[in-house]
Amino acid sequence: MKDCSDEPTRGDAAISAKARVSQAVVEQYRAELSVGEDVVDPATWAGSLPAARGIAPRVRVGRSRWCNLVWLLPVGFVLLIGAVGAAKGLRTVASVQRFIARNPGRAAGSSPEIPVGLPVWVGVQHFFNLFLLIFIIRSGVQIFTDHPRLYWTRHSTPGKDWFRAQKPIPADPLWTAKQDSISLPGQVGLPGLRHSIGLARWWHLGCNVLWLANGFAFYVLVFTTGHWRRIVPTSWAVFSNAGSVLVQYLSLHWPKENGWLAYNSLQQLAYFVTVFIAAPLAFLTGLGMSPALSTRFRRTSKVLSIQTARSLHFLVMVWFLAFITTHVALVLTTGLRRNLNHMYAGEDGHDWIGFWVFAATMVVLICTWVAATPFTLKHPRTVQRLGYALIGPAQRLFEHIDSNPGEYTEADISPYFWHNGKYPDSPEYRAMVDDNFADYHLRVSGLVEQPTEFDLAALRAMPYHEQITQHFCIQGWSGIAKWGGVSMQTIMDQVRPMVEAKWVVFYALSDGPDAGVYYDAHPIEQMSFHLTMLAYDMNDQPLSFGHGAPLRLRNETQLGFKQVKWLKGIDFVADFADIGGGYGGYNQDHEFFGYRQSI
Ligand SMILES: Nc1nc2c(c(=O)[nH]1)N[C@H]1C(S)=C(S)[C@@H](COP(=O)(O)O)O[C@H]1N2
Ligand SMILES: [Mo]
Repeated sequence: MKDCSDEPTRGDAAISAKARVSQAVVEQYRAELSVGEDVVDPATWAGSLPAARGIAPRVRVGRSRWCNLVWLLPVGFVLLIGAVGAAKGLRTVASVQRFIARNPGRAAGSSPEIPVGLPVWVGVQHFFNLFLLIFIIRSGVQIFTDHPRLYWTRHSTPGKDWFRAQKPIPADPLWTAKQDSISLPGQVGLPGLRHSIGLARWWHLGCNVLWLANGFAFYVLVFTTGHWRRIVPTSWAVFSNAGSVLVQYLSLHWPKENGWLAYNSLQQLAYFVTVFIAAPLAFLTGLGMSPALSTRFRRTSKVLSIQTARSLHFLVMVWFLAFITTHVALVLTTGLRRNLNHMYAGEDGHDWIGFWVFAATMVVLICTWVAATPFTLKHPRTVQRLGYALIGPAQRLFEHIDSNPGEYTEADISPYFWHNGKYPDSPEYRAMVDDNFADYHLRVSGLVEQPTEFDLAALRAMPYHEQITQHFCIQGWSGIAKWGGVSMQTIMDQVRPMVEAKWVVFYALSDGPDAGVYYDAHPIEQMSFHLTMLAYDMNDQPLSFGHGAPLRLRNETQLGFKQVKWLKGIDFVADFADIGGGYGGYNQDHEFFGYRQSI
């Protein structure tokens, strides 16, 4: 290591004589990490977090009345019966009969150019779409249950949620978002265990990439072959015809179908909305939850906040579920064999070919559905690696985005900021609290020219950096706070990282939920971002115990779990492969998270 003691640097005056820290300290930090396992044992998962059931989903009406959605089943059934009765009545009315005669079900304008029949690629893409949607929806529901509440504002204030599948939070002021998570049955969720979001996200994001690729190919093919005319309305008459079809369906006197030639207007609208509105909306609202993008495009994010994006993303899923249910019901009841021949055999006959191809694909679907959770629990590292192979390129790309514009104002500060993580409980930490952190030191070492030990007084003597920014927990909640402390750039000016340093590892005074110290590695590029800092103040108060006293990291391009609280040391390294389990952080080693978390 180069000796540079005769080069004075900014802040030197404030640093006491024992400021130099030996590499042995960092070696000691590394020795306190644990490796993590390569299989999931449900009994010890996430620090032996016991399974916890949520409650039936509820929607808030007014200030604090919660309506149990299970009532939708009987109420919906009664409404449906009523609608059938009303439609039957309507069809006896002469003007309605004329309306239906004039609008039999297909908007005439578009019919002549519609290509006849369904080509094989439609069938293949249709299957692939369904196959991926199964895993996207299961893992999506899993992600939702990690923070089973939805909001319309970014503040994520308990009680202000509009939808929840969990009880109100208890009075405990240190109640954490992890405690708030709920379990799912293993064949519904993916993988079902409580707080298995790390694995669920690989499924969700990895399948999303394939689903978007499939969808993109579909767009290209429908527009180059003219098949778009089947699913894109080209005449306003589509609405009157769709209304007519709805009355015909509800009166149980169904229109004559011939999907081989063209869809009726209601089908056309449903397909159009699904392909050209719901699917792009799923993509855009998904991106709306990215910390890197939201912070970079703060103006957009002010309108489409992470919580609006998350709520809409959820509603898009509800649309997909409703669409799939209705679609399957109609395929079954409107000439099953012929419908299956259209989609699965590419022909208009009445034989059994389509049925058998369909049956074979169903066997594949059911087998993969059943195997997905056991496979994930047995081979979580494979899921972690495959998922990263698929979504990693996008995550790497977004990591270069400097979060610079992402600041908010005092008026935006959240009234409630969730706590999360495992609190420190060691005697050493309690002793530090007892003497008001007088004996606290942040030790910075590794590949730096000037390894340095900072006490709080030294940190406070450095130039003050303040920012009002938004926190994005991987579980889904968010909140805005004002952070005060030292810019990471100031620390780096002091310790002077060497060119070999590529990653910066932050170590906590606390353990993760299993054994081993909590830590996380960040790319060095982001350490010079304007919004990367070490905070000792939060909302103009000294950082509280729960939020990471006395010092925590803020790197606003990344998700919440990377914001290490209760910081004790920083280690500049070339590579994190031999640190802890080698995956780049506590959650990566133990809960199969990814080390790049710009999405
Ligand atoms: N040392 C440590 N830091 C941690 C955690 C933890 O468990 N231990 N949890 C992380 C997670 S998951 C989140 S979302 C944020 C939460 O910060 P907050 O409690 O201030 O909201 O801290 C992060 N930093
Ligand atoms: Mo988190």
